[in-house]
Amino acid sequence: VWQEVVMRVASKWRAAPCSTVFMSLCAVLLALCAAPAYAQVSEDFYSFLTRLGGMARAQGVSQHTIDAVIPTLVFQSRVVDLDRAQPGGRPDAPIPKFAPYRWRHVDAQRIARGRNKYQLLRGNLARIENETGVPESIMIAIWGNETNYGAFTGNFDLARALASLAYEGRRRDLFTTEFIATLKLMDRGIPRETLRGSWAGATGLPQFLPSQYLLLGKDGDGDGRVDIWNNESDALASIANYFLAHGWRRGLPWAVAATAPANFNPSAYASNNIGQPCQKVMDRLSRYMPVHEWRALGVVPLGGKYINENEMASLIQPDGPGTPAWLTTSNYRAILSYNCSNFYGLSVGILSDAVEK
Ligand SMILES: [Ca+2]
Repeated sequence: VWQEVVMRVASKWRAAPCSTVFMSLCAVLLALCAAPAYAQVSEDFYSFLTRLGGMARAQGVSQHTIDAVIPTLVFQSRVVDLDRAQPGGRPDAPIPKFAPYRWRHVDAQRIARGRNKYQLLRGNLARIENETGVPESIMIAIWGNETNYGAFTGNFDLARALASLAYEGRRRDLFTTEFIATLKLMDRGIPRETLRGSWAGATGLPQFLPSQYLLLGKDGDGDGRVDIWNNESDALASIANYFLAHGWRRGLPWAVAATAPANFNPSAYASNNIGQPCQKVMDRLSRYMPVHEWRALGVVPLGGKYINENEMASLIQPDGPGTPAWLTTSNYRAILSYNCSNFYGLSVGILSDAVEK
């Protein structure tokens, strides 16, 4: 409030000619007005950083890394603004249509580039698929959806962004963990300049969080290093390893496209998963039923991909009756674990099918 008062007074003074007597006072007031909006909190930010450094030390981060990073950090209001602007804030916000999103995200160019990468990297991809059971085309489609095959991986300094988000506190535990993981990556010799990414800390070709790199990063080309920023095989092997850790089942399609009767009422088959993470996303999937039971209700898999009649599947028809529908398997849920959004999951699946053709 005081800042607003000062700004009002100062703007009036700016309009009026300042006498010599008031010149220095004007300068002080203008300097105050030019200070960033978060200047008020910066002192607390620095004591928070000291605490963060202590937590990192307790988790085994070297003093050398802590000293190299902590004193350089300045609060970044931009990432906090982006975090607060996240969708899902308004519970009554209408859900947009999937079709326009689909045509934007799985366009001819993204499919063509995916096929090209698929051909170029087949040697390593086939070996990784053989080891993990995660299809080559799913690895490619994640990569294509996350960063458009590495075209855009984000340019926020992870240390600064994550420290700022941790300080702001809405998801302090998450961002504190990721900040400390970032320092651990530096301890492993990954330079800070490499550790750039999205405002929320996703980094490299597969957009892993730093803790995910520590847990799931995988060497894909056999040189003993895990470089998810520059090495495509390492990035793809890490994606496959992520899915292996999140229950991917070999030989099972992510979904089969299906038709549903025009008068089909999906809400009669609503899921009853309560209290799981990203509930709103899961609520748009029906309950699990065997494929043959769906068939009996008139929901018919379209040809092209094999699915066992006893396989459990849940229906999603994002744009309602008369529009495309999919019977999704547990592998679809694995894709949602990567990024919990049905639009994302469907786009990855559709892109992977298109790349394979
Ligand atoms: Ca490697």
